[in-house]
Amino acid sequence: LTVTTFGESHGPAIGCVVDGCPPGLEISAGEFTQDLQRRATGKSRHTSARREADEVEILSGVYEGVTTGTPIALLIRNTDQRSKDYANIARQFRPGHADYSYWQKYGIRDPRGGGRSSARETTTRVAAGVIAKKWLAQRYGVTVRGWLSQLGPIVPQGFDWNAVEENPFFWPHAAQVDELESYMDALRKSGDSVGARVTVVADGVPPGWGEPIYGKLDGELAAALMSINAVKGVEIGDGFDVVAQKGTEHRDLISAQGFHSNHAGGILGGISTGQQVVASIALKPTSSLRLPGQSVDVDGQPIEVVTTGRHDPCVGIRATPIAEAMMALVLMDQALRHRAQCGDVGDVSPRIPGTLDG
Ligand code: EPS
Repeated sequence: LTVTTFGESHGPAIGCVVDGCPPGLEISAGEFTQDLQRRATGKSRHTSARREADEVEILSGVYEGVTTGTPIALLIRNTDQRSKDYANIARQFRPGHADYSYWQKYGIRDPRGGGRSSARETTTRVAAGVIAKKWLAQRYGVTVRGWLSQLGPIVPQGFDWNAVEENPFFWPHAAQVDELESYMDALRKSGDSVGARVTVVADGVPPGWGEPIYGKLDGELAAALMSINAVKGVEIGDGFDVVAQKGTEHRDLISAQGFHSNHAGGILGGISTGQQVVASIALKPTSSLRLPGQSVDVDGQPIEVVTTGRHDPCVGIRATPIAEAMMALVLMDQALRHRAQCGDVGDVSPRIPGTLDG
């Protein structure tokens, strides 16, 4: 399975091509709405005020409501462009923004927003992920879900899946939503931005997905999740906490009834164990700030950059559906690869059930 995306934040449209989806999957344009709206701007005062329709047009690869096996092209027209927002910084580098490295690489400045580096690009990944989520659910009963697991300094004090979709943050503990609202209100008024952490899990993944060396499941997940704009860190399972762990703490004991814990995040040696697959991402604070920051312009002259326009004070707030989409796409790819080499079900027995109580 390969996915490529195209488009600029202030161009006429954005979109993606999903190549390698098996034929026969039922899919309609309306099925993209839910996840695209979960990710969209303008849903609360805590995200960018830009109002996009985010409607998907299926251009190819689907005939009479089912995938044909040919490349699926999805188009999302931009409906609320405002590239003049970028006129005054068209020759400036925002500190902490890809403006600088894009310029060094290409020597061309596209005035249509951040172009490829805009969070707008992630819309198309979510659209592609809808196909992967549906295929995984139908074919293998796999579900992929995520939540915001840290907002700046605030961490969840409880966990309830029902809470996650009931607040604008994807926060798993309803009692803290007021605290998050106040934190974000104060942050927005100050003109600053903040980072966040998103955790995403896949349930129902059978053992055996992933390649042992090249194309490890965790390696592919890390690359896919790191390819999301603003991501600076990826953890699998206990991630960087393993540094302080002893072997006796970290290892997941096994009995015939199941694994006793899941420090490994459902992956051993690059291959799924049949437990929940767990990954977290760290998203940096948005670099487009109205607070002045020291920088240079394209001629190397010292300047103070002030970014106006519509920006997210915390891109992590909208990142949960994006992380879910990237995990689903990697899992679908690995499922197809595993099926090609080993068939649908491994012939190994006995198979250990997933994590006990997990
Ligand atoms: C973004 C800036 C704002 C956001 C945008 C991401 O848009 P713009 O300045 O291009 O109008 O609204 O996010 C989206 C439009 C989206 O759909 O996610 C940025 O600086 O990355």
